[in-house]
Amino acid sequence: MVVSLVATAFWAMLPAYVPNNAAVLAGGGRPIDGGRTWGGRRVLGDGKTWRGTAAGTLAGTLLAVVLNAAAPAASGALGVSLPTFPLAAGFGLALGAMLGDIGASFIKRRSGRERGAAFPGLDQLDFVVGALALAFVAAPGWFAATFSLPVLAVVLVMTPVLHVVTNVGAYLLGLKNEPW
Ligand code: CTP
Ligand code: K
Ligand code: MG
Repeated sequence: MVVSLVATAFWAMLPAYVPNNAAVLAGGGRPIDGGRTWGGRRVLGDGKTWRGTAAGTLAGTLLAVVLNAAAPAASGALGVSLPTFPLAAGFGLALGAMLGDIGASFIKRRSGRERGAAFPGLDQLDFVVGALALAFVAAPGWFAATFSLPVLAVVLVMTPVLHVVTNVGAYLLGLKNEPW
């Protein structure tokens, strides 16, 4: 029961977990806000780029396609019926994760936080909220069939923990400037 919930939650969210990390690896180039400011502060900042956003969205969408191919074997091995992703669902999760992160940067800049500053809570959940919201809009039937209330609850508890672990790891590996 618990194994099934955690495995389903993790699998269903993988296309939303990968984009932020892909953006860190691929980021750079022209910032989305083009350097523009609002109220004396950058609209988004140099940490949100077109290249990072495109690479993250592509990585998450492609991962969903790969997971579809791996689902039967993984489901058999775990004894769990893991979800597959219609293209709209994979794309929605991936782009939604990126948009949630971009929205958080917008809020951070409005609250006077410079690029890279921590905003506990927002940093760990921005992309989850964005991913779930866009997946719901893009593939409502799939969303309802995949995210039962218990699965959603596991997602909301598990994601911040995974986020902290992967970001500290990326920081220790020298891939990220801050451990959040
Ligand atoms: N990145 C990117 N495009 C995105 C998201 C991330 O290019 N849409 C890259 C940037 O190089 C960024 C790095 O990934 O610096 C780390 O992402 P994140 O921690 O989200 O950005 P920060 O630089 O910390 O900026 P912010 O304070 O706005 O979150
Ligand atoms: K962030
Ligand atoms: Mg950061």
